[in-house]
Amino acid sequence: MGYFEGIAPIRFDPDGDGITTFRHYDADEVLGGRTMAEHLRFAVAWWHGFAWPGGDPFGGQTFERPWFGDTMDHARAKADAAFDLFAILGQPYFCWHDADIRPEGDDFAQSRANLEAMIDHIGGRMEETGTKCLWGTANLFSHRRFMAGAATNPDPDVFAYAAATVKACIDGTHRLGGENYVLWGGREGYETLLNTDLKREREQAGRFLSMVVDYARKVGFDGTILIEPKPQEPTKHQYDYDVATVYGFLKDFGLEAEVKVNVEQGHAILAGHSFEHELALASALGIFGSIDMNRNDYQSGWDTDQFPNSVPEVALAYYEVLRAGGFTTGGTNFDAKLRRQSLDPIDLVAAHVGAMDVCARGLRAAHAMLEDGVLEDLRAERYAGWDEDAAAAMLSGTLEQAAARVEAEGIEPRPRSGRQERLEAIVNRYV
Ligand code: XUL
Ligand code: CO
Repeated sequence: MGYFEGIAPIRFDPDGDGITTFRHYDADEVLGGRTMAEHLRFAVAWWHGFAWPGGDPFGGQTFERPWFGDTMDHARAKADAAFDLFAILGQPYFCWHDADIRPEGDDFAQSRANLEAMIDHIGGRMEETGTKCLWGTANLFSHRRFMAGAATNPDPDVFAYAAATVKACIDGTHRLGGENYVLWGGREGYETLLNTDLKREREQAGRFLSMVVDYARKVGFDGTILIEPKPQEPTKHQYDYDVATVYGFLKDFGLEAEVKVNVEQGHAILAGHSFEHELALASALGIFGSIDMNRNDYQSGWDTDQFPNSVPEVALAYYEVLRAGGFTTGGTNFDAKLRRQSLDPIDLVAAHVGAMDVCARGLRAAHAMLEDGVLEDLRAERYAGWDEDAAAAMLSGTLEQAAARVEAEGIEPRPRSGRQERLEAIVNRYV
């Protein structure tokens, strides 16, 4: 079919090659009452698969896609190629930015009209195929008007333009039945403190987010609103640095019950964390929403957005997703792009097939670890002392009362092993 001519829909075949077949991802396999498809909720990212030209900081376009161009015809051809890929992969979901799906107009009104026309086209394709929208978002970082930020821009006209853009993208997401709306503030930060009023910019960002939440609810969008943390790049410093920072920000503006996080593997690494750390913290804080699955090259220090290929890493991530109760409106969005030498149509298919297989193996391992309960039993045992009444009472008492127990009860703590190596050996049994 079209660009993917000669590539058949991918089926599950444990003896297949894992390129034109899934070796591990069996959409219908049931794990703990949910199928793999229901657990993983895979989504293709429109920007990497269809809009990205293959450039890097030292060189331009390497890909030659028949839909590259600035007209509505190109945009429709791009959408049709995207739906061909969704059909080949059997992917239930996709994610998009406005700039991925429509050509930029000469002014805002034309850009908005282009977006609405493309939303119509995509909506029609969704009805025909059953593919769904996991989330939509606004690209508030590529165009030069956003070079000094969107909501946090020193120029109020840019704030207004960003508001108009997000409003149009929420409308589009709502029309497509999107299950989430994402805000990634790629330029919401600074390049140098020397020209930045940090306090004012943070307040602008808080006000903007409140306006977004109010508007989404006003128009009846009942999906989840997500912030995607990232510490830096393209900015030197981004205000949505990591999950902990975003939580503090949400608390500050009274939005912690309204907004959750979309946690990305590569962003977690850039923030000096692991993916599973960010997921565990989001869950602990009650703001876990969705994931952007990818991997960074650990040597380059860039957000290289590669497709995942480490089962042990992915297993630990899904372990936290499952411990959090699994996805509700969220899912696994492949925010991942090909390497720029991967020129062939089959490369785009194989990248997703391989990644889906890696996620399937990770999920299966995570499910087994949780079901067997060995790790959770040991974790519970480690904290068992807190189940005792006197210990629990201490948490609602005073510092003096806690202190008094030491001499009254002759308390002398006995250090115990954290058993890390044994725990790691247990994980190794599953991955
Ligand atoms: C950039 C990134 C974005 C967001 C959506 O690092 O992850 O693609 O996922 O804007
Ligand atoms: Co992302």
